[in-house]
Amino acid sequence: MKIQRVTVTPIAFRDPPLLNASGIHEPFALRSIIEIESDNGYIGLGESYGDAPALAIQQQLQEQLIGLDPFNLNQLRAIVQATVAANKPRSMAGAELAPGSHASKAVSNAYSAFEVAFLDLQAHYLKVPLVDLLGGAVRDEIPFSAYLFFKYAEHIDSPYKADAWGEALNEAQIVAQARRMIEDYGFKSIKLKAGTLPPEQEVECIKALKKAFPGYPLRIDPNGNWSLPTAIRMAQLLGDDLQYYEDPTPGLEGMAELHRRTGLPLATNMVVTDFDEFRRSVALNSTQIVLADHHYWGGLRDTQVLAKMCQTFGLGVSMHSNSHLGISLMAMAHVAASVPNLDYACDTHYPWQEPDEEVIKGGKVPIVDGCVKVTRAPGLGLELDYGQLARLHDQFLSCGIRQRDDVKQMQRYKLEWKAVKPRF
Ligand code: GKR
Ligand code: MG
Repeated sequence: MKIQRVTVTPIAFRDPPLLNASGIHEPFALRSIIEIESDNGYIGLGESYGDAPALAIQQQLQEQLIGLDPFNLNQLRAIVQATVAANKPRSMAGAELAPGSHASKAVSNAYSAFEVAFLDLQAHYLKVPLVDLLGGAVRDEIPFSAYLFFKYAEHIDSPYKADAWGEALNEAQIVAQARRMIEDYGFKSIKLKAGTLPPEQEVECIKALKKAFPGYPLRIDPNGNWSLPTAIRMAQLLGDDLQYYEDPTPGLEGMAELHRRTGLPLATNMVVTDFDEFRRSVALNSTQIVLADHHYWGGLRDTQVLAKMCQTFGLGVSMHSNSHLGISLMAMAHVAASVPNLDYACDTHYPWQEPDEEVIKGGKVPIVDGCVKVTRAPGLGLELDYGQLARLHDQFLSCGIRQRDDVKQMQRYKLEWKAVKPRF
């Protein structure tokens, strides 16, 4: 079996005005949709970053993968490495919260984008679910958490009709957002994206969530936007309200000191983002839970390696997300199904995506009782809706965004806004 077609299609979908440590989401999020077709008619799908640097590498790889055996993942990796080395990508502004723009992640990002599609094709050929190629499912229902954001009611200059979630800038609005998300999806744990409002106000929101949803595990994630003294002070206010404290303060040393001073379990998707940082984190005891993300950890199989390393060093594992669609969600679900030591519900931005903006046939993947189900359907269990793919590609062409930049977007609301870390 040989690969005879590789198509990388950049798309853009509507994304709400969600606030974070850098600034605010732009009106459209970018992704790439990858199709690999074999000479005997099997198709594998992948979804990855659609930011310009990531996309440039993916597009260069298209031709080079023609003729490859879709089972040959080592050759895929070698081709990706050579292509990235020849291109010398540079990191762009805003890369911290947008791993698709991070030069040091170029090989793992691009390899992952295609590895998922190769594995999907292999699994279709073998008529097994993708998880079977990862050693089989240890669970078939993957728990996700309600991922809350402070947000504005609509984007500046109203590029399209406001989303149905409304504004969320105080405790009552955050509790209402959580209630709606839990009613709609049945989530059993809650994460609050923080680093946006004054820290005491964000802590008050956690207190309000605790009162409104007793017994629900709670997490707060200021994306490293709190100085060490602020993070210690907020830890004292939070007491034992948290399941874990996610990236409160920047740097491996900062996190290690915070853990020493508070004893709280710290989770990260910022200070441990590759195996070298993993090694340094273990030496310093910077973090107790690693949030994996196959998109930048080098694919589904390297995510399994990461989970094994976490088990070896006594660390917990959960999963990070960025704005994404259903192919990414199902890839996350399949690898999560294969990881015995997945200790916490995974993150997902999926509820924030509009139902009419999905590229897979049948519309959005259901999340029921807070879980995504991995079925016995072959591969990821998905097929593309080509009408939707064309429409979202047109939206990419017309939206004018080529690289996520939450700082620049916030400057449209607040002229004086700057990229400062930590801000509080
Ligand atoms: O979507 O604004 C966002 C998040 O802040 C995202 O960029 C982060 O990478 O979800 C992520 C996180 O957990 O840090
Ligand atoms: Mg995080």
